Amino acid sequence: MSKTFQSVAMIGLGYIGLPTAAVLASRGTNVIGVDINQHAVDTINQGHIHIVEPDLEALVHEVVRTGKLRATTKPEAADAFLIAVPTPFKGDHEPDLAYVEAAARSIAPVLKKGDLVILESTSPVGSTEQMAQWLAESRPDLTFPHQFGEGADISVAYCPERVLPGKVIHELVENDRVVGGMTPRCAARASVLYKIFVKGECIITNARTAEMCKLSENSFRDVNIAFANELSLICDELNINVWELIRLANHHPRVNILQPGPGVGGHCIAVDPWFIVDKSPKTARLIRTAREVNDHKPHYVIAKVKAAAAKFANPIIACLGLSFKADIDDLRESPSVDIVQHLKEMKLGELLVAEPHISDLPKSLVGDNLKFMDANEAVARADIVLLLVNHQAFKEIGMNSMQNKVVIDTRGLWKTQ
Ligand code: SAJ
Repeated sequence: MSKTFQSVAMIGLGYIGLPTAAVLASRGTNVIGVDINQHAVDTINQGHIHIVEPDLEALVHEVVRTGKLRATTKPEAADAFLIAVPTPFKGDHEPDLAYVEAAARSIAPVLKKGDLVILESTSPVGSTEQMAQWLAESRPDLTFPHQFGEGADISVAYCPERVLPGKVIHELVENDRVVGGMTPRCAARASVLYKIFVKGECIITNARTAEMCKLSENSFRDVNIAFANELSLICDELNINVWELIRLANHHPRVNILQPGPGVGGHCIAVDPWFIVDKSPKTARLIRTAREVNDHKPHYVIAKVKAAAAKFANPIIACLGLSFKADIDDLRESPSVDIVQHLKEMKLGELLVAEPHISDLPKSLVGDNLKFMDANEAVARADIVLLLVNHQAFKEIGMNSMQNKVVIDTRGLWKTQ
C-alpha cells in the first residue's frame, strides 16, 4: 500500500472508473467510488457490476468483500481524487465539459491541503487548467497550481485513460501512462499514485501535452481508418479487392494500413478528433477530413444496398451484426445500427437482423419490416447478405450458403469483394 495515498476517491464508475477503482483497491488502497447513478452504486456495493467487461465482476466482488472498495453517491474526503466522467460533444461537435465541472464542484467541499486531483476523462486542451479554476472558485481558502505553482495546497494533473474495451483489466496494468502535471511536482505525485498498479512506464509531461497526446492517439487511428475507407471506395471504382490490396501493401516493412469498415463507431475514435478540430478549426484540416470520410462511409454502404435491392421485387436482406466492433455487445455510436435503421426507414424490403451478442433489438430498430433472428437462418432466407460486423461467430458461416446471393461484406470477413 502507498504511504502517500491511504485513500483514493474515484469520481465516475463507468467503463474506465470502475475498473480503475477495482484494480487500485486490489493493491490494498482504500477506494471510495463515487457515481451519481444510484443503481450503479447499489450494484457495486453488492459486489456486482452494471457494465460488460471481461474479468471485472470477479475483481469488484473481491474488493467489495474485503472492504477495499465502497461505492457512494456523495464524495468523501480522500488523499487523491481521480475523475473519469463522460466528455461528450454538443451542438456542432463542441466539447461538453459539464460532467467534469459537476465532478470538480462536487469534490471541492471535501478537498484539504495536500490533496491530489487527477482528470482522466478525454478532454480538450486546456481542460485541466479549467478544472483547477472551477476548484479554486469553489474553495477560495485553498491555493491551486495555476495561482501558486509548485507551492499550491492542491496538486492537479491530467492522465488520460488509454485502455481498449474488452481488454481493460489487462491494459490498465500493462499499458504505459502519460502523466501531465500542472507543475512538475503535480506530475511526480500523480506518477507515484499510478505506480501503485501500473506495470508500464509512467511518462511525465505537462497537462496540456498529455491532453493533446490522448486526442492525437485516437485521431491517428481515425486518420488511418479513413485512409483505408477511402481506399475501399477507390478500389470499388477500379475493380480491385481492397482487402487483398491492404494485405499486400502491409508487407512493406514501414506500411501499416488499418481495415476499412461500414464506418467508425464507439465513443472515442469518432468523437475525440473533433476536440482538436474545435480548438484549431482552420489548421486541423486532415483530422476534420478523416472524420468526414469515416462519417460518410455508412451512407456509401446504404447506397450499395439500395443498388443491389433494386434488382429484386421485394428483397430479403440479412444484416449481420449491430455492435460498433467485433465480439462485443456495445451498440453505442454504432454505424451498423445507423445503417440498419436507415434501411428500415427506406423500406427496401424485409430485413433479417442477427446480433449474437444481444438478446433484444434496440427500440429504434423494432418495426414491421424487420425481424431479429439467428445469423444462419437469416442468411439461408436472404437474397442480399450485408455483413456489418466481423464477429467470430459470422466467420463460420460457410460461403456455400451464400451461393446465388448478393454479398456485401463491409469488413472483408469473407474476402469476397
Ligand atoms: N475500426 C475500423 N478499422 C480498423 C480498426 C477499427 O473500422 O482497422 C473501427 C471499429 O470497427 C470501431 C471503431 O473503429 O467502429 C473504433 O474501434 P477501435 O477498436 O479502433 O477503438 P475503441 O474505440 O474501442 O478504443 C479506442 C482505443 N484507441 C486507440 O487504439 C488509439 C483505446 O486504446 C482507447 O482507450 C479508447 O479508444 C478510448 O477510450 O479513447
